[in-house]
Amino acid sequence: EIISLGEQSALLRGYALPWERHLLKAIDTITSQAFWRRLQTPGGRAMSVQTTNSGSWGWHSDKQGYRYVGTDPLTEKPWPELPAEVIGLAKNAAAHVGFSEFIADACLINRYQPGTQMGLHQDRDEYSFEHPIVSVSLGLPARFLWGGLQRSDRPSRIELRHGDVVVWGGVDRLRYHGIAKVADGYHPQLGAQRINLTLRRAGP
Ligand code: MD3
Ligand code: FE
Repeated sequence: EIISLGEQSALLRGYALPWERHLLKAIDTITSQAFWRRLQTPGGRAMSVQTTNSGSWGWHSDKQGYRYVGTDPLTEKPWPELPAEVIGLAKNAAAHVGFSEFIADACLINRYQPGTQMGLHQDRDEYSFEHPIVSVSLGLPARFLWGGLQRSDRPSRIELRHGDVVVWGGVDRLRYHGIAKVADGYHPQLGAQRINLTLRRAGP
């Protein structure tokens, strides 16, 4: 099932399920090398989401601001490798929505425990906005908030579930978005958490 979210964005229900085994293994391998952390906002507050990264670039935030970095600041080592199967999933999903030859070089991984949310924001730390972003949802469901190009635009809401993939690009690339507070629950594979992977082209 393919649900249009905008002119150049769509939700592919369950699209990642054939990759489930690769995704769960990738998360285990990555988080054993680059541990979950709660980043500080530039204003000095701890984010409620836990994050880590894999690929050539990882998204980082501290008092110096939001940016992509080539090494994990906790270990000063390169981020764990992004598995070819996961790059392949993102490439296939992007092609379905009209973005051919999308090669991700960064994967930001967010972990939501019940009660965690992510406020409305734009993703604008990447080198170029010409590439789409592919998101993969795993574990507990969450309500995704889908706004417009201005923060004040009232967002619509759609539930993202285990295995769902969303592709966002083109005219929809800079739309405001967020995640409402994740409700309590238990997922058979992931327990009491939601994990979201966003596959991006962060570098030049
Ligand atoms: C729409 N993550 O990591 S994924 C983020 O579920 C982020 O963890 C949320 O927003 C999550 O920045 C939402 C969906 C998503 C990701 C990037 C987008 C939607 C987007 C970029 C542009 C427009
Ligand atoms: Fe975002």
